[in-house]
Amino acid sequence: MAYYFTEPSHTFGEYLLVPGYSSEQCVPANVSLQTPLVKFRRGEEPKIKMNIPMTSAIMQAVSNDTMAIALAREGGVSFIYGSQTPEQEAAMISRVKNYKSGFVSSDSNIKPTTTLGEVLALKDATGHSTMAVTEDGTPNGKLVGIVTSRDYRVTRMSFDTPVKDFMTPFERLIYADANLTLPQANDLIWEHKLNMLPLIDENQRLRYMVFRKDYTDNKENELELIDERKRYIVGAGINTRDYAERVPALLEAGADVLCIDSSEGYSEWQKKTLEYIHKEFGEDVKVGAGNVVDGEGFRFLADAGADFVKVGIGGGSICITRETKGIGRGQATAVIDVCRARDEYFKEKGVYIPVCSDGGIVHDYHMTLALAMGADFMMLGRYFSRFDESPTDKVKVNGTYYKEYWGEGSNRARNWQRYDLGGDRKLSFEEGVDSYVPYAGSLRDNIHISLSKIRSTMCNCGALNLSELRDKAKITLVSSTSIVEGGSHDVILKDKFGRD
Ligand code: RVP
Repeated sequence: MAYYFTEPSHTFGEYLLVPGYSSEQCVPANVSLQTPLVKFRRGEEPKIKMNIPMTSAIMQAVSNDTMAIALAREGGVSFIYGSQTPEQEAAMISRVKNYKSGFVSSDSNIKPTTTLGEVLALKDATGHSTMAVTEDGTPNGKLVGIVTSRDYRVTRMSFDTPVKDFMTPFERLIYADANLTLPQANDLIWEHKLNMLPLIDENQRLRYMVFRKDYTDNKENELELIDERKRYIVGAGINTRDYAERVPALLEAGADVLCIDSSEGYSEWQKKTLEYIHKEFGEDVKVGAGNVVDGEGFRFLADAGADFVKVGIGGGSICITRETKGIGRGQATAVIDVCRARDEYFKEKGVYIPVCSDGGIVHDYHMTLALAMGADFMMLGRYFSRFDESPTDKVKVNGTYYKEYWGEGSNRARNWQRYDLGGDRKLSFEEGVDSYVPYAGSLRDNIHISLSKIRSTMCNCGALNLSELRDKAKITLVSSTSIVEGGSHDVILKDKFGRD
């Protein structure tokens, strides 16, 4: 006879937190959101911790290198999407690992024979008026001068004039060694009142440029997530098919952590993938697995060697798995069940395997609930897709801006590896939709608001860190009528009043 769960499964919107005692010390500025990303033994430290409990979804519409840099800057981790060739994915990982905050590579490559007309065309195309001149016109060629808009007068000079006749030559430039740190470069910029400082190597080859206008942006972010070589931490999605080829390419490019991206993770395929990677590349290579929605699925992946376990089936905003296949579970219930299994596993084996709540976060307070229910961190798709940094187009419809957002199981993404279970390796139906989400601006601005709400709610629960939140949280289910009570009600909102 089939197994019946005794309770219906619930989602975050059906719960609230009941405040607990807050002491004087319990203020948002004192709250730490640090959390483990990968498993560790009792008494040891995890190899990777995050400074905020957020990862961005393994999706074409969400996690590319630009998103990864922006999120690592704030203390979280992006998992670059795997539904592209191993080479393309590895190239994105490389770009994140080679990115030096504040150190810009030249994108206006001109040489001494380039004409003024060409310089002006380039300025129009890139929007940059300061250009480095290299001997061969390549971004890392021998630096021979600099051109800025102060070096030429369009009304008085022929468009055929070569750059070498009006550039500021190398001999008159202030430049510095490429090994300088960013604060040292900024000091030189201020000392010499420069707009841009070129950094060169021992052969006078241009490596980077540091701009004065980026100064405020370059100030160090105390939560940024970096490795021992000060490079941003980044994750990468993999599948249960081409790992023998994909994983070495990603590791070579510098990926810090991998995650098997699958809609249903309680499978022999995942076990084989985890075993292969740990055997071939060692236990030091960290691999998350999932998705599962109950304790049984968690234990299976834990025993197979998962370094974290991802929870969630069918709750994603673009996901129609529950409608098409009838599988899944309310996200809150799934998180509670899996976290209970994680705690039992820890008690029994002394190994802590972090749990990621993936999908279904609509309001910021849902994040606090997921954390209070035991999730170590969240994975979010829709949330990040709305920002400038997501890879998709911004479109204007009836005067309002939107960004595109599509599921990995949609025809558009064609990420069938995420959904197939072997056999013919092709699916005949979609499990995701193609959609728009309201454009919301920069990641930084939005994430700061969300995190301050989480910190503030944690203080209401008397918690200064995530483990205290779990211990102290008092969580209540709410009736549908009391959900109505929670919004504004029985008043007419002024913006709907329609007064002349
Ligand atoms: P959300 O944050 O609610 O947008 O959900 C994002 C999650 O949805 C992803 O991390 C993934 O687990 C899931 N997903 C991605 N594509 C699809 C689909 O096409 N069904 N689902």
